[in-house]
Amino acid sequence: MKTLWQNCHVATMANGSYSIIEDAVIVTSGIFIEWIGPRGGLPALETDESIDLGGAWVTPGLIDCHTHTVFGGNRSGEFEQRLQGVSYAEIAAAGGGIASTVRATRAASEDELFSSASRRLRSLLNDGVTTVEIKSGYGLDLANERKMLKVIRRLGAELPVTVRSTCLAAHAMPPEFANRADDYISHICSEMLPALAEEGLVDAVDAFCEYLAFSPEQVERVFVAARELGLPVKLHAEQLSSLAGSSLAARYHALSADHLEFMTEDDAIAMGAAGTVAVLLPGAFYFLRETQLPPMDALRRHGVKIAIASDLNPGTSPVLSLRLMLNMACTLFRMTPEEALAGVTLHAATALGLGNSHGSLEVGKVADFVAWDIERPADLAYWLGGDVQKRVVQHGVTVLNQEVMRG
Ligand code: DI6
Ligand code: FE
Repeated sequence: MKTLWQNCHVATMANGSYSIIEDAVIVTSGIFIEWIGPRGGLPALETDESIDLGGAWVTPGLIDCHTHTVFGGNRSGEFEQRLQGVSYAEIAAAGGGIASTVRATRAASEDELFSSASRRLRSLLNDGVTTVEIKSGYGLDLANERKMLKVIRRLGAELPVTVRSTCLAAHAMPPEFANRADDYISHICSEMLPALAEEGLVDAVDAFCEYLAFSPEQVERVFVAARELGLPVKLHAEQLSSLAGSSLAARYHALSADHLEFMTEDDAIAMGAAGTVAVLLPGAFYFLRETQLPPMDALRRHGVKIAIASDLNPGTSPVLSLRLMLNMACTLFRMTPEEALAGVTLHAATALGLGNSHGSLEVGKVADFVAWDIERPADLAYWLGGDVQKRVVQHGVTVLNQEVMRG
């Protein structure tokens, strides 16, 4: 099917800037962009249909490159306890925190996990997301990590969104390996990753490098195992302390290092040289009421591409809107609206290894785009909440049309 989409203005996000085309036309053929440019330059093309976008602003489909969307239960009760004065330590001592989500995830069936994750994922899709990364990491044994990763694959098969799966078995310590972190890392490297990779369930491998999780030495063992399996790596790094995890990620040419509030100038130099994307997670920063900002000037100075993501998870970032993260990236981290929009389009695609096919509206890339009811692209970071998307197009097909729903 060849479609002509007209009467719109486009922020293509080519090269990570708005790269605006006024009074634009997009021609899609199948799932790809065949032509894009000003209406005056449209070549003679035969098309099957023509769609008027009513003067909307068009951007690439939003890409949420860091989520933990699949999990059992939720932790709103802990949220309430903390606001009633109960400390993290008391909650953890009572079996709360990640451990409680691990128990709930292990107890849930694949169907139950699929159903609850689908609801959360549809919230992201309603906000303009067309590509999402989803991590395992609440199973923490082979059977339950496999269960999570199969649900992640099923979400991509059954919902109108491109889903990339990341194995985060090195997220937390399972009870079976209590006080034996090195043995658990050995189990991940020798048993879990080879089996899950062999079953085609893993697109990338991640770990949580933190004083309360895994050390750089333990993370490096996971990276070596991933490299032997031909899998790219990512890393939760410098969220709460500076362990030079992001420099380790750069040494392994990781797709991304994520969180980064405590990263140093040396980390930024290493990431810039390696092309490792900095994924900032303002939802976790906000929800945990953190005060240490990521070093934005160092990231800019050393040419580190910056992405923004929801970090959707039940403990530190119960976020169901990627657009809200645009506002937080500007308001909390002082990014410009243009930087923030690049952070959920082209730079987010690069953080998933999809920079050559996704994240900007250019000939030959996938036809994933959103038509917005806004006055200028900055509106996407300006408004907190609200219903501003008119039409979401994924792989050249309209998957959400608010105009029809609004009447
Ligand atoms: N960093 C985080 O903030 C989350 N995981 C991670 O590596 C916490 C996940 C949870 O609390 O459930
Ligand atoms: Fe995370």
